[in-house]
Amino acid sequence: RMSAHGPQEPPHLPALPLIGSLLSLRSPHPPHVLFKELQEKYGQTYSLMLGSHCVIIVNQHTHAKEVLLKKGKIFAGRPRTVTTDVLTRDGKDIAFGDYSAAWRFHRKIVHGALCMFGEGSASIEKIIYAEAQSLCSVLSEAAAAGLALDLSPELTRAVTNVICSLCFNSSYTRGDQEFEAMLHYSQGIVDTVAKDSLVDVFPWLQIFPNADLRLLKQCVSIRDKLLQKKYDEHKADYSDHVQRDLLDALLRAKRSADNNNTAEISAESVGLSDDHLLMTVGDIFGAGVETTTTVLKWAVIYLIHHPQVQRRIQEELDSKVGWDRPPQLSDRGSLPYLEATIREVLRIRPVAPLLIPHVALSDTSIGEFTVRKGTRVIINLWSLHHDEKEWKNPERFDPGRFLNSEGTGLTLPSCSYLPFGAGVRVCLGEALAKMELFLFLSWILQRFSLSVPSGHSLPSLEGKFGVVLQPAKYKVNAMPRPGWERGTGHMFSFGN
Ligand code: HEM
Ligand code: PLO
Repeated sequence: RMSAHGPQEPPHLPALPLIGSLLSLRSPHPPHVLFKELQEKYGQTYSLMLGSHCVIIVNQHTHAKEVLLKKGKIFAGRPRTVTTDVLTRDGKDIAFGDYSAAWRFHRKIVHGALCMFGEGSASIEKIIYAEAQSLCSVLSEAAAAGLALDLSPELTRAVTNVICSLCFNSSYTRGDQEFEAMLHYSQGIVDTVAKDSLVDVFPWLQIFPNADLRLLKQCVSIRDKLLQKKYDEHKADYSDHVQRDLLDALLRAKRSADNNNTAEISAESVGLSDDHLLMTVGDIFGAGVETTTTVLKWAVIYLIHHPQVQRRIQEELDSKVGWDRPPQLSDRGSLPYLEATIREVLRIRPVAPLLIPHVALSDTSIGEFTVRKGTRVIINLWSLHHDEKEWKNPERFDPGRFLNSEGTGLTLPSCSYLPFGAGVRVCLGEALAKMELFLFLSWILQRFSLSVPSGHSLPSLEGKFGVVLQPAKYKVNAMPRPGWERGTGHMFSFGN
């Protein structure tokens, strides 16, 4: 297949009318793994039919970067699907909304609002410290009581409170009813949304669309009530003079567009209707909760599997931070092994193994292959992160691969690494997520050693495929490190 032969169609899976390539896609494996395997037969970039949609699967970094970066604007579209339309009121959000002026505008507002939290008394950093403090005291209580803990709800509450502060200027205490309801509806959404874009026709998920769709609609309606309540509260005490959070930033943009109604930039046309505002804040809240929590859960699993990695992080913490103060954001540069560990977790278990599907907005090409307008493009990040030509022993968890040969600084050993995507659709929360991962993990590991409770087996490394790749439930034992037992003198209160 030489480009000298001119443009050509990518290799394609056999397809039948109506069911498309269904018969070639029967597999016990989740889609990202199957799509990686199909490379053996069809090459790294190939196409298939999902029902009547043409889908191109990209399994290599050069083509992935052509799609996301070099031709990022051409491939900036999103498909409309039944489930994402239910979640986002027909694509009035950022992540699942198609390329448009409204989409661009909302990204800009969110970006600005997140930057606003960079400094000041309510800075993101301080919000995260408060949540890390509270998380660590829950761990200490469990340790003092000799209990093994399901960390998931604790990590989720910590992460939720950070995004809640940023979006709504509010937070939840342990056992809060609204928080419990949120946990429940959000899991329901993760379990059902975006399945159909890839999947409505995929047998391995055994979808019975009606049952799934019913659950999704139920969960979305609970979520929408919560969002609406926050929205009404904000509208009631909104002031042009103070911007407390993201929702205020969105309201301010809406007010100024409403006042400019004479011009052609009406609130509706730039996407500042009530629906648009709700859906944007819903995206950030949902992404803010589910992604970072998932990475923290994977990180803890790998730390339990690799106690030597945990010890090395702790040695680094002991020598660079010590015992008389908690880690701060400014320690990031001096804790390369912890950073390397976070990078490795994001490589080996990417949160979004297939990103979100992209759509070609005009006729174009990928490498030597022609691509017609409307074609869906799935970037298989799983293949990029597990490419044997790019990574030595890709299934081995080895933070050391991200360190230079002296072990003193970070390196990127391969450019086949895009945990947050790239280009115009790059993740909006990358900086925030990295701060949270660094601070939560450093606080926990400064004070505790994590292990499997006796009598339990090691947690599974197998992920459950969905809109995010989630680990199965597990329990951990958080053992206070010497000097960090409850009631001993090493505890400090931060801020003194
Ligand atoms: C999109 C990864 C955390 C907000 C994405 C995409 C990936 C990703 C792979 C899709 C890019 C594409 O389709 O090409 C991650 C990872 C996270 C994380 C690994 C945590 C470690 C967050 C957080 C927020 C967020 C905390 C909220 C502040 C978004 C939004 C989009 C997005 C709004 C859609 C962007 C668009 O379509 O224009 N993220 N994300 N993410 N992420 Fe994140
Ligand atoms: C998570 C469940 C929430 O209840 C709703 C929600 C909103 C935005 C989604 C998020 C879910 C899953 C992760 C997504 C995020 C937008 C960007 C992010 C898809 C469905 C990623 C990783 O791409």
